[in-house]
Amino acid sequence: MSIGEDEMRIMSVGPSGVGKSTIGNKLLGLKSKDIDYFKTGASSHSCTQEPRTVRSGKLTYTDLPGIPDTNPRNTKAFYDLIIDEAKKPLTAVFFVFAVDMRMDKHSIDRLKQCGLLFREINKCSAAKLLILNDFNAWSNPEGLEEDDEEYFDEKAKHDKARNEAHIDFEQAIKKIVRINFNFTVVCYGLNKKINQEHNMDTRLSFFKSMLKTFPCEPSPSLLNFENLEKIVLEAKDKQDYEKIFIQEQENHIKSLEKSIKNLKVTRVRAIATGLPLMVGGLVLVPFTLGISGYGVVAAAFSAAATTFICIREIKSKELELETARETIDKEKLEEAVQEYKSKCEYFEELKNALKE
Ligand SMILES: Nc1nc2c(ncn2[C@@H]2O[C@H](COP(=O)(O)OP(=O)(O)OP(=O)(O)O)[C@@H](O)[C@H]2O)c(=O)[nH]1
Ligand SMILES: [Mg+2]
Repeated sequence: MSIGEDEMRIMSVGPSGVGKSTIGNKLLGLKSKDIDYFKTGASSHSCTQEPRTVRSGKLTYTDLPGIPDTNPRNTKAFYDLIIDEAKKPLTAVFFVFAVDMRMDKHSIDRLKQCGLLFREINKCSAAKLLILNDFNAWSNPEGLEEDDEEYFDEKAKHDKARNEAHIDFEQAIKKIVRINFNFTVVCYGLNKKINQEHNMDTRLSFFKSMLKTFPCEPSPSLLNFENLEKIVLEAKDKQDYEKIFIQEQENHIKSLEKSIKNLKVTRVRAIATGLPLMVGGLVLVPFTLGISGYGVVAAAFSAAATTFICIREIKSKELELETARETIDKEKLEEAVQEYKSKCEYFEELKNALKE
């Protein structure tokens, strides 16, 4: 699948019970009676155990198990399930977290054990969205009515406190997962009635229409658990995290350069098809061609849209490339290597937990 086709493929990554399956159902408009409905659950055990992909129209959603899982064995298996999916053509990866998630040392360490996985997904060419699902958004506990005097005051007070909580939570998550998110989306729970503008349906439909303009591209070079295991072992044996980090980063830089090159070819092609079509369509429509003339104009507009998307994508990829290059610059290298080393050590921790 290549740029320009209006297919949209989305997958979600995040801990268990944060609403990944619920988001899939909302995005695809699935109801609990539908065969394809993603099972959702509120128990302490992970609900989704296997990846499942459902397509509706031009949108495909892959529902994945939660990561990190309470059982490290599952975390290892789920690592590869996620990488396998992330290698396929993708428009966006949703990183879902529930605001007010328990963030004690144990939970943070378990998230950090997935650091190398997140690092791989960060390399994925899809757009990355941080979804903060706020289960505790204004739920009107007092049962106030809109015409009650206190209603708006109470709601404003509550919203202000939640806003502050969202900002703190967003910063905490970004510090742990280290992903360059393209957007942060806050969903105010599922309650349709009270939080019209922020509820999950409204938020998701906005981003769904925006993501239509994003390319759907594969990321074949992402590393799975076994690949990472080898690299981590080598770095540990040789005690040379810097060399391995630079090698790794250079591979990433090469793949970014390749994808920028491909985008530039697509842009040139789109301009080459768009211009003659536009001119031809504008000349022909008023005269003889009628409906088919409009077809030519539509094709010209689609070529213009592709050009526009390409230009924006090239800019964002060039920025990413610049950041990737900076990390192997002398000034930033030491800090980047330290961070990489710490990710490798957390990965080792996960591996050791598998043996217990
Ligand atoms: N109140 C409230 N409940 C929610 C919200 N989002 C999801 N839930 C509920 O939370 C529970 C877990 O949601 P799921 O969609 O199954 O979560 P998941 O991330 O797929 O979980 P795993 O499959 O275990 O990884 C379900 O009972 C959902 O109905 C929300 O925004 N507000
Ligand atoms: Mg699920």
